[in-house]
Amino acid sequence: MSGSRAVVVALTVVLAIAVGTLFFMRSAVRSDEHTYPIHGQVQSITADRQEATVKHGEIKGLMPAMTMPYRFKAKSELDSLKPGDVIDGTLVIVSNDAFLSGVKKTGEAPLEKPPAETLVTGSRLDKAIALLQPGDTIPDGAFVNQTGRKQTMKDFRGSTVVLTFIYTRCPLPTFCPMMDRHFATIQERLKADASLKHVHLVTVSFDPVRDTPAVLRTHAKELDADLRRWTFLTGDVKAIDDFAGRFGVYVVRNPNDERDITHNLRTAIIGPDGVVKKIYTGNEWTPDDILADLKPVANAD
Ligand SMILES: [Cu+2]
Repeated sequence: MSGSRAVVVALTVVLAIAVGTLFFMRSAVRSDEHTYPIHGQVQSITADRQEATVKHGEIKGLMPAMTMPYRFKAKSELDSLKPGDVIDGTLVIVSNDAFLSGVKKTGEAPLEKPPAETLVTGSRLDKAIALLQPGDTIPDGAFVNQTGRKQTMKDFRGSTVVLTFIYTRCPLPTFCPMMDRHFATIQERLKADASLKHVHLVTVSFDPVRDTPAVLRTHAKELDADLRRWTFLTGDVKAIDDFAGRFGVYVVRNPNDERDITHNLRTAIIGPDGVVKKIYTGNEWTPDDILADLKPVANAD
């Protein structure tokens, strides 16, 4: 009797420790702010957005070497910099935001212009690919959806489509994860508005090697995506690059590190006839912007 009671007590203690550890781990994971030292070189500055594009080395535990635009917390820190400056600073990541703080200039170096940089400026891209403009009919593309079924954009004819491009492993909360959050918000708003019942959301991954249909299914679940109204597409790398390129999406994959994908952001509204209504660049738009622009398009259904 006392033996089994001892076992019960021992089990309770083990359970209490396990639960306690679990809570501790959860609170550690939830702790809002993560900081990472960042060392890099300023490539360009966008003063009105308080941003600089920084080419930086690997950020341990977060991302490989990349060239990306970063917002500065302090305008004064950005104001003292110019392209070519070598900097040290801290990348601060909170749940829904990312920015640089404590940035100090440590030197200067001539700017390199590798091919990827030419693409970033868009000059080469514009010449090589016919960028879609409002009024143009989108290409059909060739994709596989989250269930593994083949799809083209033609399958969405009859619905107004809001389209964006992401990859699920994107490490920066203000990039692909922001597109996902905005789409989740738009999905909820669409459900609440009967006049927008024919609007369909489409998210295309430009990392098809990792973003398999199964990965996209998991991702959709995490976003609470209603797959009747929100489709996730992947497929062949070249087919996706050709399609995405028409919207002005550039993707540079580092052959030496498959996690390293340098990319920009594009989101588009496409009419039920497959004609581009509007293309948004970057992460400056809000769900409200899209919903306001959808109203006249979707009501014309
Ligand atoms: Cu991203």
